[in-house]
Amino acid sequence: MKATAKAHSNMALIKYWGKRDKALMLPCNSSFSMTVDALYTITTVEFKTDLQNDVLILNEQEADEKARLKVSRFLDLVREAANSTLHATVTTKNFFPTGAGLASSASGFAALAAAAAEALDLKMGNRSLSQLARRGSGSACRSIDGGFVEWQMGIKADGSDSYAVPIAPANHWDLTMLITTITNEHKNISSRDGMQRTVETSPFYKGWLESIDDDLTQAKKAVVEKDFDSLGQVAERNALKMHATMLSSNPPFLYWQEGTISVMRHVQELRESGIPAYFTIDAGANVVVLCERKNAEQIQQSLIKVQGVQEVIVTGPGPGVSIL
Ligand code: 2P0
Repeated sequence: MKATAKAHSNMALIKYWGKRDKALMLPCNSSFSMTVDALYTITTVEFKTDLQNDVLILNEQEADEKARLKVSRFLDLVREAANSTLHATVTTKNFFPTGAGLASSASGFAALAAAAAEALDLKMGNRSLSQLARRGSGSACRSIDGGFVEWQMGIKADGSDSYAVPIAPANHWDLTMLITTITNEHKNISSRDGMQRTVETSPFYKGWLESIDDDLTQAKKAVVEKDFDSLGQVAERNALKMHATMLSSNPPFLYWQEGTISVMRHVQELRESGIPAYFTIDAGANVVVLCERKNAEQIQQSLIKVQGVQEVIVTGPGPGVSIL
């Protein structure tokens, strides 16, 4: 009744933005990501007969009630599948650079899903685990597999066809991401609320959805063929398009800060000087710069000097979830 799992975070190349079913966590569009080696979560779940409630220890401290309840609702799904009424102690730790303000819900719920399922002896393959992790946080379903992963949105109302599938393993290509954190990141709207507002109010959202198939096709082909420029171009375009849907929401919102724009301009200048690099931005101020391995160190050195940059974390593709 006890198990420990390790799961890595992922960075989207083609973004997930919007749900068609909030309860089942079903997306309006398919997405595509790289599981990253540098950021991961280790989670231990132990079901016990003497607990009245679930307990959550996050980074060596008892978590607040909101976080505990989120985990507890998630464990309800696992208990239901295993026909169990036992409560659990969940001990989880994020191995992320300190203070970088990076989101951990993807690696967190992927590790929690795998550890909880293992602890209750549910024999789940990656596809079922991906569906389970999705219920905790959408992007978590892409962290069950390593390397390059597509979350297929599915069309069924019950969500049974909405899960992630591996497109290429981690050792297929040493594509490098420079996770560039920006000082004073202050997020005043969560991804969950932001995407919902976009779905409900942005006149550009229809255009976003209509263009996803083309972006996804180009991105997957570029990864399979290791075509760096093609991947970089579509990833950058897709991220800017997602941010355009936020700018056109009512009321509008913007996650960028001055440092975000400085890094975007810097990447443009790198390209103009003949160094291939592209960027993508999630629902926050941080920028992820895509480059080829051979140029990573040089670009890292130049990025760290850009005004507003706090830290530059270099990472390649990482593995899928594992039981320790
Ligand atoms: C992504 N993001 O594809 C996109 C791009 C942010 C921008 O997935 O509500 O934490 O838990 O499903 O997964 C962040 O949203 O949201 C996210 P929920 P999640 O990576």
